[in-house]
Amino acid sequence: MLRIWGRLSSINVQKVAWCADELGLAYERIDAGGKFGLTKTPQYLAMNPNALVPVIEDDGFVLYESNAIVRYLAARHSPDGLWPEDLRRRADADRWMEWQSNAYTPAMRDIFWQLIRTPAESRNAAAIEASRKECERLAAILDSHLAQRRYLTEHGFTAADIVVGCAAHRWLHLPVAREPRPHLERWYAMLRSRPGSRQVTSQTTLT
Ligand SMILES: N[C@@H](CCC(=O)N[C@@H](CS)C(=O)NCC(=O)O)C(=O)O
Repeated sequence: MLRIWGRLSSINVQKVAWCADELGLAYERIDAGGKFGLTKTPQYLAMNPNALVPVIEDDGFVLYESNAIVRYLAARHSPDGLWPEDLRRRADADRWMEWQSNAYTPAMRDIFWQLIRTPAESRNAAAIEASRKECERLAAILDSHLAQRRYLTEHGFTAADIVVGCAAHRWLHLPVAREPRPHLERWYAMLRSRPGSRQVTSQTTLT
């Protein structure tokens, strides 16, 4: 059976759990990372020397890096569904996954750490504001892209919607003022109504 190591409060674990649920896979998830520890044990480090979550083990195959895991699961269990066969459609989905990991989520890092993980008296207001502004710039890009499309790519719902959807879920639940983004919000509501997203989208309080 597929095993997933990682706490569900981690956005990178959320992607993998959502993907597995979307695919209807039977799996065991073992809490690890953060307050659950485990990631610095020799057994865990043998699977992921970076001591980070998530990690999966699938019939003896061990893999870390959340987006690589999502691509692997989607290609294995949903060829031409969550992971398009057509090269250009696949590259398009891949591009949005890179955008999530290289732009959108890094932009959210300061605001998330300051507002969710730092005591009020120690927060850095300038870092929060800079992070909020950059997130708004990126949310505007996503919103205008989704103004023309139902999902992120012409292929329909793909792994890219899961991965960027996890980042949008975080953005839309951060305790900050946000510009209205009607197309992003319409798309997120559609993702939220998918049973496969429930483990992630039902967590409306970020921890
Ligand atoms: N690029 C890696 C990043 C993994 C990562 O940074 N994981 C964080 C949680 S989001 C982590 O393990 N933090 C330490 C911990 O939870 O103990 C991925 O996408 O899997």
